Amino acid sequence: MSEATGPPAALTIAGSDSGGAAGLQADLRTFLTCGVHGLVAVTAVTVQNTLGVHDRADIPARIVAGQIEAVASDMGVQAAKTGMLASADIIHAVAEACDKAEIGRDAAVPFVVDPVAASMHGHPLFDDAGLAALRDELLPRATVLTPNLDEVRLLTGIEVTDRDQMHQAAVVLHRLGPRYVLVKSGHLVSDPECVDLLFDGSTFVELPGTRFATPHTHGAGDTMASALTAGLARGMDMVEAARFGKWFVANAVANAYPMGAKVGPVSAFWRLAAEERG
Ligand code: PXL
Repeated sequence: MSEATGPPAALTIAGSDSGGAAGLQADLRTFLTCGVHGLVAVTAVTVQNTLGVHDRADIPARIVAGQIEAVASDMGVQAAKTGMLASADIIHAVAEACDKAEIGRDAAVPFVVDPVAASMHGHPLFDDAGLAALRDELLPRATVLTPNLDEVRLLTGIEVTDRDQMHQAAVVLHRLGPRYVLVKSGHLVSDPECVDLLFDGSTFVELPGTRFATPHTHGAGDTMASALTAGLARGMDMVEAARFGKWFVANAVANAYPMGAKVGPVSAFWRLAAEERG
């Protein structure tokens, strides 16, 4: 009997959002709809709904590293991404475990570092020591760094208010070590369009997109980074994977839905809904 070949696998190293909008829930849903088996190293459990993050418990660093090692050594990982990393201790452990698993910019498995620093309501998802560890230990290991404009400000001090400054910020971030930088433009609300920027140290590639009027954008950043990760796991090159991520998240935002009292989730399963309508 011949065995069927399974889908490629992608690993998310991320926190749980009980509201299912962001975090590892967004990543797994995106992986599924992009045809990729999702592997998980959970870093923290947040108590969360559309009103905000009310409490959280971090997972011990040893258990985070153990999850990465367990799946990488047995199941195989074609691409990995980070989300909420919670603390400097967890970041040290992730850096070491990724080195062992050959995940990183100079290793076999591409590493997408989404430098998640705060929830969309401004609740910090790590402290100053976490920010320093992210900058010093993970940025140099990243195949691609995918900051939003708040994360650009935290990492570089640059307050981006127009597209020119996005270019400047990409250059400064690239010097911190990632092979590629993808600056997300969602927070540049003064711009009528939503043009993300990919930079490899010499060439800029613009990823144009529509700015949708919806208030329901929870999980957009995670969904972009995880669709890009799924593209890499499926063998796309970086420019193709970035375009795929942008296309996927644009549709997810266009199909976002209200839920709870405040900001609802983007829809990772818009492709399934399109099939149902036939
Ligand atoms: O969207 C960033 C993010 C990532 N991970 C977790 C989160 C959030 C934002 O709320 O809660 C667990």
